[in-house]
Amino acid sequence: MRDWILKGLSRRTLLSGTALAAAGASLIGLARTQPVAAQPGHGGHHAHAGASDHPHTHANMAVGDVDVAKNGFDPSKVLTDWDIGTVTQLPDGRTLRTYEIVAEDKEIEIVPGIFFPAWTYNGRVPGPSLRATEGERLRIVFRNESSHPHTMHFHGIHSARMDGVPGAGEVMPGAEFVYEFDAAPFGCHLYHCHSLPLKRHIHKGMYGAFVIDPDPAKHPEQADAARSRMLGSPENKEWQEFVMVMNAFDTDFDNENEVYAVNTVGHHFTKHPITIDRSKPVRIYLINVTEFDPINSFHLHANFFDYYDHGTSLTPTLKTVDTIMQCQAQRGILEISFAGFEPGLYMFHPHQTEFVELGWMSAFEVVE
Ligand SMILES: [Cu+2]
Repeated sequence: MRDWILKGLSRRTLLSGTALAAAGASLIGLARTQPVAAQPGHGGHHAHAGASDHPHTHANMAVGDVDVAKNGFDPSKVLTDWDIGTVTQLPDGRTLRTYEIVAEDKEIEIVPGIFFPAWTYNGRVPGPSLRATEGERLRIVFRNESSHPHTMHFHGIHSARMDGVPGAGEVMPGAEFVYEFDAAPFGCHLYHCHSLPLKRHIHKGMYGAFVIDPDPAKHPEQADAARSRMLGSPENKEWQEFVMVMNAFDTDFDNENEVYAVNTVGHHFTKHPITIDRSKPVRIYLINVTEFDPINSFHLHANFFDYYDHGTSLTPTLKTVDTIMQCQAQRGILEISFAGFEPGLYMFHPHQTEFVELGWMSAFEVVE
């Protein structure tokens, strides 16, 4: 058994006590066999770190499940849930793609029994995964129904007045702003709130994936690769695509995170491994929005992958690697093949041990 399973609690002791599973079982086996234990009382209280270390807890996973229905989003469904907006035609024949985004305050459950007072786009963390095609006109209608000023700052190419920063597209509570720009460059991007203080607005949950598919007609020399990235194309349907937003939560506001995750809920993808049909290649749109830690990373067990930094190229920027790292707002596309692999559970996780223990352990379940 790997020592991180046995190592017990980190210096951050949020998950000590009743939220932790008993010692001894392996992380994956535990998830499958452990009955749902009593959860600590919550009743709307927010989590507080600094609870006393518990001498009898050795494994490091909260048992039970969060109430995804109450949260209004399920990390497993977030993997494949794209917001493609609504499409109309501009007078010049170009596609206009319109998205509607509402900012709202919402308490979400990030680990069973641990609640976080989030600020959200469309009631979820991460916000909706926006997907468009290179060259389209994008219109994002952003309404602020929360209690603080917010923006949508897109990582993409646009004019200064569409930048979504204080003075250019910041929206007061009750107000609305429409961002408009062309979808460029193709790649794996993100958007986030850029109101001040920035680290608080991001960390509270205001971020999401923003993916621009390459237009095959614009890349004749690599049209096959471009077509495979075009959502809904026959070539794209040969792939299993997933959005993974690496995030974390500082539940006691001391500028350190107590919970780490992919798509918000700690330990979710240990309890609910991602089923992979081994005959179909896997493409992951991976985005790091983790606040308060300089880097996050992704490590895959027992296999290697190709990586496209920022997703802005059609040939890999790294080939045959099993670990990549991302600073905040860095992102990229991973392409993995499990063709011919023995069925089973293949772990993936950051190679920062502490993040693993605090929720970011995950697994693929490869099936025939
Ligand atoms: Cu904000």
